[in-house]
Amino acid sequence: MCGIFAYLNYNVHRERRYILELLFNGLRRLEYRGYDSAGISIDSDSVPSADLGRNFPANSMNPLVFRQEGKIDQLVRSVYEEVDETRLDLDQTFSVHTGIAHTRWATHGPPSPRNSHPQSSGEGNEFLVVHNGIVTNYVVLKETLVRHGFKFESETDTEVIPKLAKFVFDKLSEEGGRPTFSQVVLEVMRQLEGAYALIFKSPHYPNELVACKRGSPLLLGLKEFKENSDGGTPFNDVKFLTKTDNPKELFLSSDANALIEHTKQVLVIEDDEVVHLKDGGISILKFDSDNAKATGGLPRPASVQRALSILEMEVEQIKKGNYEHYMQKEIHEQPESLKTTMSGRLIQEGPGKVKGILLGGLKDYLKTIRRSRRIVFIGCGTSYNAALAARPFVEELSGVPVSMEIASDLLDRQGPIYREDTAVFVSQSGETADTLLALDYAKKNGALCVGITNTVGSALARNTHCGIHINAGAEIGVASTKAYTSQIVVMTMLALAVGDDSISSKSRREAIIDNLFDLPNKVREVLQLDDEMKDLAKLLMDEQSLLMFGRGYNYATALEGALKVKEVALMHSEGMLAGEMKHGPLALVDETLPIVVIATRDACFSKQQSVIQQLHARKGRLIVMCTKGDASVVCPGGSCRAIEVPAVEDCLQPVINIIPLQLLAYHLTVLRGFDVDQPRNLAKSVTTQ
Ligand code: G6Q
Ligand code: GLU
Repeated sequence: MCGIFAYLNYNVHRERRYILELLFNGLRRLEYRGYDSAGISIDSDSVPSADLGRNFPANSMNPLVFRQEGKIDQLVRSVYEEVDETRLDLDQTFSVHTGIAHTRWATHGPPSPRNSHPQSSGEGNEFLVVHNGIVTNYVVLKETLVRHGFKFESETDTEVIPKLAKFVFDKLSEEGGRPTFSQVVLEVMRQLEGAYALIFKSPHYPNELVACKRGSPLLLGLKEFKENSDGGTPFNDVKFLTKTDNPKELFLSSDANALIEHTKQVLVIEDDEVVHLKDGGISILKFDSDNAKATGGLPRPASVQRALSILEMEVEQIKKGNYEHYMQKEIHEQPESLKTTMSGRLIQEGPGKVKGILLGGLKDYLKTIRRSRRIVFIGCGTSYNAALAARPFVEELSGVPVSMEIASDLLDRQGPIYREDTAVFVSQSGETADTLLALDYAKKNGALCVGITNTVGSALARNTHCGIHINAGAEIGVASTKAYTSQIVVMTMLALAVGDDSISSKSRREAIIDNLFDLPNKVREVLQLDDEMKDLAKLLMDEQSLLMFGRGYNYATALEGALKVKEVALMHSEGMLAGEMKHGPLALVDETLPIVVIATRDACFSKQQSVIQQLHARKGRLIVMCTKGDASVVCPGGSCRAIEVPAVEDCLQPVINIIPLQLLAYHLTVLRGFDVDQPRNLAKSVTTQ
C-alpha cells in the first residue's frame, strides 16, 4: 500500500524536466502497490520568503508542492499545466537537488489533493513529509500542536509529522544551537507512535534529505560515477557507504521496483535507522528509544556502518514485455518462475542415484522442525491458500500435525502458540501487516518462526529465525499468480526436507522430486488452455456468481480460483469444500448458476464423482476440471463442460489446477472491462491492519 520515493542528484547536472520525469517514473513503478492519490515536491527558482522571519541558508530554494487525487497521469497533467501557468523553467539545471514523491493509500481522510502527500508544516513549506503507514498517537500530537498555534489543513494523521518537525526545529533553534536535519527527525521520531517510513525535505536544509522508518519498508539506492562528468561510468563495486565527492545519484524507495532501472546497489534500511543524505555523504544513525526516554532529552544516536547489497533482479522483470498486462505476463512466466524457485535446491546425483532437497536457509533447523509438537501455517489471502494446498503433504511427510491460521484471526483470538511449535509465515511481499504482527506474537510465545517470502530484505525475511525465499521474481499484478505456485513448490520442498530421514517414504519422495524436475514442462502444457479459458470466459462474463468446489489437495485450488475471480473480475465467486456441499450450498444449485468442480485423479476422485452426480441430479450447470483423458468419465455424453489438465503427483496437482482458473479470471476481467493489474480498492502490499 502506498509508495514513497525520493531522488537526490549530487555533482550530476540534471534539468528540472529530467528530475520531474524521474520522480513520475518512480511513482509509476510503485503504482502496483495500490494508491488513490499522488504528489511530489521539487525546488522552485525562487528563494524562500523573508516574511517567514527566518534566516534560510543562502542556497535555499522554495519547495514546490503538487498533489492530486486519482492516477499518476492526472498528477502529471496537473503538474505540467501548473508549470505552463507559472512559466517554471523546465530547462533549468541543478548540480544538486532533492525531490520527493508519494502515492497515497488513504487511511485517515478521503483521497483529495489536500490529504495527499507531501504534507506540509504550513506556510513556506518549511518541512515537507511523505509517509507510508499510520501514526497512532496523532490525535494527542495534533491537540498539542494546535495549542501551540498550528493550523491543520488536512484530515490525515501524517500532517502532525511536518508540523512537529517545525515545532522541534523552532524550539531547538530558540534554545541556541541550530539542530542538524537528522537531529530534528530523531526528536520527531521520539514522539511518534505507529508504523511509518518517512522522507523529509526542508528549505532549512537545502539539498539534504532525511529518511527513517519503523515498520514500513524503505530502501536506499546508490549510483556513484567514476568520472566527474554527467552520465560517466557508474561504479558497480561500491561496498560501503563512505562520503565522497564523486558525482552520484541517490534514491529512496518503498521497494526495489523503483530502483532497479537506476542501480542494483542498495541498502535495506532497518527499523529505527535514520538516513541523512548530505553533501555527497550518507550517514546512518540508529534511534535508541530507551536511551531517549532515559535521558528525557535529545536522543543520542549511534552512527551505524552498513554494507550495500546487490539487487538480484533484472529490469525486464518490472516491464510488461509483449504482454498486455502484468497479471497475464506473470501467469505465462510460471514455467520459468518455478524453475528459478527450484534452482539449486533439487539434488539428483546421476540417474537412479541420490535424490534430495537442499534448503540452505533451513538446514540447521530441520531437526527442531521435526521435533516440534505442531507446525502452524500463518498467512493471508493467496499466501494462506498456498499453505492450505501444501498442508496435506507436509502432514504426510513430516508426521507433525499442521494447523492453519489466517494471521488476522490468530491475532483477534490471541490463539495459542507454544514454544514447541514451528510457526511458518507465508507472504509474497514479506510486508503484510497482519502477518508481521502475527510473527511478533509467535516470537513472543517462543515458537520457532520460519519465513517463506518472495522479497529479499523484507521485514518477514529479516525477522524470522530462518526461512526460504521463493525466488519467483518481481510480482507486479496485484492478483498473486506466480508467487502462489512457487509458494506451494517451496512448501513441498520443505516437506521433502523435513521428511528426509524417513525410510518408509523414500520412494514417494523420489517420485515427487522427479515430478518437480518436470513440473515446468507440465505448466507449459496447461498454459495451452489459454484460448479455451478465453472461450469459457466469454460464456461466463455476464454471470453474477460462480461457485468452485474442491476437496483434499484441491480445496485450496477452489478457494484460490474463486479469490482470483472475485478480486480481478469483480464477480462474486466462492470456493467451497465439496464435502460440505450437502450441508448447505446445495440449496443454491439450479440450471443457471455456473459451478466449477475440481475432480482430477487423486484419493478423493471417487468422492468427487459422486458430487458431480448429485449436482447433475439437480440440473447443475457444471464445468469439471479433470485429468487429461477423463472428460468422458466426468461428463458422460457431454453432460457438462470439461477442462482437461495434465496429471502430476497428487501433492503437485494444485500447481497445475490453479492455472486454468488464473487464466479464466484474467480473461473474465479483460472482457468485463476492469483493471487487471490494479483491481478496485486493492493494494499489493497490505501494510496496514
Ligand atoms: C491475492 C492478493 C492477496 C495477498 C494477501 C497477502 O491475489 O495478492 O490475497 O495474497 O494480501 O499478501 P502477501 O502474500 O504479500 O502477504
Ligand atoms: N496514513 C497516511 C494517510 O492517510 C498515509 C497513508 C499511506 O500510507 O499512503 O495519509
